[in-house]
Amino acid sequence: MLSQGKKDFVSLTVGGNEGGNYTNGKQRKLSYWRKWNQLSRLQRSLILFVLVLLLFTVIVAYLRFSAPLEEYKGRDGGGVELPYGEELRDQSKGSLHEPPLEKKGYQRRGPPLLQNRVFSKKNGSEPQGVAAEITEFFKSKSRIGWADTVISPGTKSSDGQKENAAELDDSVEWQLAESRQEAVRKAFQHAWKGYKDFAWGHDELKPISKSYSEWFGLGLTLIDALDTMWIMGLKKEFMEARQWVAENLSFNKNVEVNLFESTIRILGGLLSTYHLTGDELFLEKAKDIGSRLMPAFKTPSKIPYSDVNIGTGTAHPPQWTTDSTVAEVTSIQLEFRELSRLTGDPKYQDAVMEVMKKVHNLDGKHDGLVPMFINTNNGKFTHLGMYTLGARADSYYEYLLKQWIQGGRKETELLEDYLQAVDGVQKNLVKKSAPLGLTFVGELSYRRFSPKMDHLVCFLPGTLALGAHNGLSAEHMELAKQLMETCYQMYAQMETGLSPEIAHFNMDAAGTHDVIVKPADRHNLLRPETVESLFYLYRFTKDKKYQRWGWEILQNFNKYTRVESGGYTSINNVQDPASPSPRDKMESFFLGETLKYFYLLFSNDPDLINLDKYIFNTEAHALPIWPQAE
Ligand code: DMJ
Repeated sequence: MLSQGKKDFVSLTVGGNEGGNYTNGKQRKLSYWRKWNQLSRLQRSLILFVLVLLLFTVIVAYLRFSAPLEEYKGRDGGGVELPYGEELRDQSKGSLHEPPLEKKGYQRRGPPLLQNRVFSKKNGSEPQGVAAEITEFFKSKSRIGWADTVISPGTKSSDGQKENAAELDDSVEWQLAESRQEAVRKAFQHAWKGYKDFAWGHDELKPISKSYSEWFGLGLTLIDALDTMWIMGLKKEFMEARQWVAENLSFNKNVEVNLFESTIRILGGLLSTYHLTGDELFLEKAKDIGSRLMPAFKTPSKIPYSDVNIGTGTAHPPQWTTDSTVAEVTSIQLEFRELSRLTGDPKYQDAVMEVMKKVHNLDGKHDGLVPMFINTNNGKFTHLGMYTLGARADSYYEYLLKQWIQGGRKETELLEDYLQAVDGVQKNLVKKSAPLGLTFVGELSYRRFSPKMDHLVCFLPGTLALGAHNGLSAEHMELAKQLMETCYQMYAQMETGLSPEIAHFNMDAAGTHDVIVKPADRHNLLRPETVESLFYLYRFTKDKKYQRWGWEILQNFNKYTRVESGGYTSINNVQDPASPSPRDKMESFFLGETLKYFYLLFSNDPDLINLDKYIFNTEAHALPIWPQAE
C-alpha cells in the first residue's frame, strides 16, 4: 500500500506490518535490495506492475498536454515564416507581447473579426454582450455587417479558393493572418490611446510632447480614422468617435481649409463611414462640408482655388501665386461625384468634371504626363517641363483610373488619359538601378532625367494592379510587381527598415548601393503608399511574400516610431536606428490609411472591402462603385 510517512516523502510498504512505517532503526539500515529480495515473487510482480502503470500514465499525460504545440510547430515547419507568436515576441514590444491564443488553449473558428469576440465565451456558456451581438450577426444569412464583410457562412469565394470557415479552421495561414491583423488592431488602439489622451477632438497628435497640432481645427485624425475603426471592428472606439461627431463636429467655423486635403480626408472619410455603417449622421455631415467647399470653384477658369474659408464662403489661392497644384484639383472627383449621386444634386459632379474636361484638353502634357501646376485665372498648366509621379502630380493618375472604375468603366476619356499616361511613364520615367537592377520611376526636369523617386510614387504599383484587375494590360501588372519590389527595397535597404521620404537610385554600374538617400530626405512620415500597394498586389496575386514584406514593415514601425505613452511619431532619420530622432507628429493618414491598409493586407478575405464593389479614394476611404444601371 501507499502510505504517507512521518517525513516529507512517500514511503512504500509492502506485506506485513513491521511496527508501522519504518520507525525501527534496525529496519531502516536494511538496504532496499535486501528488502526487495525478501519479497515474494507475487509481491515483486505487483510492485513492477504498479511502477509500469505509473510510468505509462506520466507518458500519456505528457503527450496529451504538449501535443497541440508540437503539432503547430510541425505544420509551420515549411519555415518560411515563424509561428506568429514567436515573431511578435522577438521583434516588437509593449502590447504586442501576447502569446498566441492556441497556446492558451483556444481554438479559432470563423472569420477573423468574429473570432476575437467569440473568445469571450467561457466554460461552454453562451457568449454575452458584444460577443453575443457578433455571434447573432454571424448567424444571419448574408448582410453588410460590422466590418462590411458580406458574410455567408460556408460559401466559396469567387476565385474558387477554399473559403469555408470549417476548412480554414485548421489552416496555419488563417491563424497567421489572424494574429497579424490582431497586431494591427493593437497598433491602432495604441495610436488611438495617444490621440484620445492628448489630442482628443484636435487635428493631429504630437505624441512626444503629449499635445496636439491644429491644421483646420476639425478633428482631422478622428474623422480620418472612423472607417478604419469600423473595418477593424473596434466598436467601443468607433462609438466614442461617433459621439464626438454628433455632439462636437461643426463646420460652421471661420477657418481656412485646403480644398484637396479636406475633401480626401473629411468629405471622403464621412462618405465612406456613411456607406459602411448606413448611419445618416455621416451623410448629413458630408453634405454640410461638401457644400461649404463649393466656393473654391468660383474662379475665372473654373479650376478651383487651393483654399476656402468654410465659415465665410470665400476662397483664394495661396498668397504667393495664383496657381493650384494639379494633383489637388484632379483628386477631389471621386468624392464630389459620389456626393452628387447621394444628394441627387448634380452641382458637385459638374464642378469637378469641368476640371477633368479642361485638363483633358490642355496643351503642355508630355506623352500623357502632366506638369505640377495649373493657373486658376487662365486655366493653363504652368512650370512646363517638370514631370513626376510624386508630389503635386501623383493622385492625378490614380484618379483617372479610379473615376473610370467608379463610373462603371464607361467614361472613355478618363481611360484614354490614364493609358496614355502609363505609356508616358514607361517611355520617359521608368529606368533600372545598379547593381540590383531595380525598376524605378524617376522624374523629368526640363528634358533631363533625374533618378529621384518620392515615397509617394509607391501608390503606383497598387494603381497599376487595380487597372490590370479591371481588364487593362497584363504588362501593367508586370510593371506593378517590379515597382512593388523596388518600394519594398526602399524600406529593406535602410538601417531601420523604414523608407525615406525620397530615394535616389544609383544608375552607375560601379555603384554599390541601389538606393541613395540625401540628408534632407531621410525622414519618414508614417506614409501609407507602400503598404497600400502591398495590399492590392496581395489581393490580386495571393502571393504571400507581399504579406511578409508588410509584416516586416509593421514591426519596424513598432520598433522605431511607437511612443510608449501612446501614439506613433514620424521620425527624422531612417538610417540611424540608434537615434531615429522623433519629429513629434502623428499624421492623420497613419490611422486613416497606413493601419487600414496593413489590416486589409493581412486579411485573406476578399470580401473585406470587395474591390469589385468599392473603390478607395486617395486617403483610403471606401466609396461604392456605382451600380451599372446608373
Ligand atoms: C495622403 O493624404 C494621401 O494618400 C495623399 O494622396 C498623399 N499624401 C498622404 C499620404 O502620404
